[in-house]
Amino acid sequence: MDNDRFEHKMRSLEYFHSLRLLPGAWVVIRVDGRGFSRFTESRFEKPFDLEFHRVMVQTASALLEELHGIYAYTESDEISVLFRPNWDLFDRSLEKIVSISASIASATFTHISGSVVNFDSRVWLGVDKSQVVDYFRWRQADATRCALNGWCYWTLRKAGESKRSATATLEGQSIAFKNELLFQHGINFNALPTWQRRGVGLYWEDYEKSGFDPVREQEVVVTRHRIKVDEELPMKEAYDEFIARLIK
Ligand SMILES: Nc1nc2c(ncn2[C@@H]2O[C@H](COP(=O)(O)OP(=O)(O)OP(=O)(O)O)[C@@H](O)[C@H]2O)c(=O)[nH]1
Ligand SMILES: [Mg+2]
Repeated sequence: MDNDRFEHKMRSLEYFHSLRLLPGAWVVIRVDGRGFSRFTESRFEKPFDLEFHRVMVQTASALLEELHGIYAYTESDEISVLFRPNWDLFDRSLEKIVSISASIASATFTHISGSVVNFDSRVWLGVDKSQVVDYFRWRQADATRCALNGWCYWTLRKAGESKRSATATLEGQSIAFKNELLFQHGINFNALPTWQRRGVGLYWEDYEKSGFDPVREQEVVVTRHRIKVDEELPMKEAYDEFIARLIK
């Protein structure tokens, strides 16, 4: 077999490399910490840890910036990043997108925290804006549900209950029951920090910066772009409207 044919034969077995994201679709990349239940167990405050939260926000910021996203959302150990339908980084190659996004998240978190971690990555596709709104409402509802469960579980554990007993107490219980349980322990769920209950959003904002133009020898005001970290996201319908405004 000559070299060209051999080269072609071998390359053709890189079977998935030609896969491209559907043209014209909205794209969300979601990365998720691998084995973070175990990783966080001895290192971070439960159910929420400010330092862990800070590192996740910085990781989300790195993804938003490096991949040219328009919105990033983080809750627990996951980060979703949204891209417009005409986004064409890496020629929309699926393998490139999932591997590089996982790599950026893993490297950034590892670098900032000093602990070696891995993230997995997946792609979600939306055919229109209403699906994008649904996607982010879905992840925010997950954040709220996990926050309530996490607070209940760790409140019981800290009060001396075993893993099995705390799990059994909460099994199949309603939201009202869980709110009441926290209340009995002196915790008002709705008064907990918003970022814990609703997650955090990151998006681009313009700001004005003044500087000195040495050529014209005068003060000038220029418009710059920066990432805003929003720790006070609205919820439910107001969050739908917030996302709809962001992608209009
Ligand atoms: N202590 C602590 N743990 C957190 C915090 N935020 C997220 N976690 C942990 O991160 C875990 C994320 O859940 P999953 O992604 O479902 O679990 P995982 O162990 O990462 O499993 P895989 O993603 O399937 O690898 C939660 O179970 C929490 O234990 C935090 O602020 N403090
Ligand atoms: Mg995880």
